[in-house]
Amino acid sequence: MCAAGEFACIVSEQCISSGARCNGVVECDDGTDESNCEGCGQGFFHCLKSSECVPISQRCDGTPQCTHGEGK
Ligand SMILES: [Ca+2]
Repeated sequence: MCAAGEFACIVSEQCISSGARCNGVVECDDGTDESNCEGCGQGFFHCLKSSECVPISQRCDGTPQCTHGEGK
């Protein structure tokens, strides 16, 4: 069980800060803190087709970051 305000990693059963969920960085060994996110964490751009998250700073820099090129 995790404390209030913590997110429980689904498979690896770790507890991480809820603020670390969907922040674009994998904290759970199983990666579930970055799964099933509504879009991406702050400062990240959500690739619409591939569901990847790329840093906003890399968006529109002339290099497609998303697999399908949505981020350019
Ligand atoms: Ca995270």
